[in-house]
Amino acid sequence: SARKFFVGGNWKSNGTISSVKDLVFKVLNPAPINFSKVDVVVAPMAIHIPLVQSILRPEIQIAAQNASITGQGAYTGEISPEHFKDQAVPWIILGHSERRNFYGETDQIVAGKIKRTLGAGIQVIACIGENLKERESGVTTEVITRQLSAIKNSISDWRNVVIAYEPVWAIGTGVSANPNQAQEVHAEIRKWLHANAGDVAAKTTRVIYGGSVTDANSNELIGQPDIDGFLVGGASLKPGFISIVESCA
Ligand code: G2H
Repeated sequence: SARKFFVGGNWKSNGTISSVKDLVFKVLNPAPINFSKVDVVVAPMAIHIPLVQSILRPEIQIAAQNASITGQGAYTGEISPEHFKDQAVPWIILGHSERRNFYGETDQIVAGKIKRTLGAGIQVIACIGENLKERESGVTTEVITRQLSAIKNSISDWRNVVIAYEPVWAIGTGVSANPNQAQEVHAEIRKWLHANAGDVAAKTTRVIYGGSVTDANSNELIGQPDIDGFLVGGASLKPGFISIVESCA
């Protein structure tokens, strides 16, 4: 396809200074990666970002896992997109299901965060996905459409956005979507892009899959025409992350 593959490693709330150094020095920095074929982005905890920036090879980019909907000011405990811009962080993951489910992030909050982040000049990995109940009651397309429609007006240039389709029932459960199930939704997302963002955005926007991706299932998933890469959680903390990257390039 015309789209460059994209693999994100979402480290979530994991790691210590020591384990982060190990991952960078032993796994990420020495890996043979064809960066002309695949963008690789890792998302450490915010507190580890300056450390990772100082030791990680420059071809691998860095993402934050979340940012505030507010700017600089009296917002105790929050880190704004503007702060990440000041720290030269080029990507932020927004709308992850763990943020939606554990911290009350609604479609509207996610839309506000995306708007603020793009406005600050940072690219966005926008996460969407249905839960088990929604899949079982056959409303996956409606849920995806609702989530996409909510963020649509926050995005003026789709070149700065990667969409991560992460079915909630596949996250951290060890049960990934099978390639056909994933492809079906990715094709729906591309159809939505075509209707709502135009032909160019539909052809060029990367739509990546997340949810229990490992080096044992990445090859068959990446064989699907509308899967442009992965957002990897648990498996991004291990050497097998490199095999997942290699399955793309
Ligand atoms: C989905 C994914 C990464 P995991 O949350 O965003 O995590 O690969 O552990 O299911």
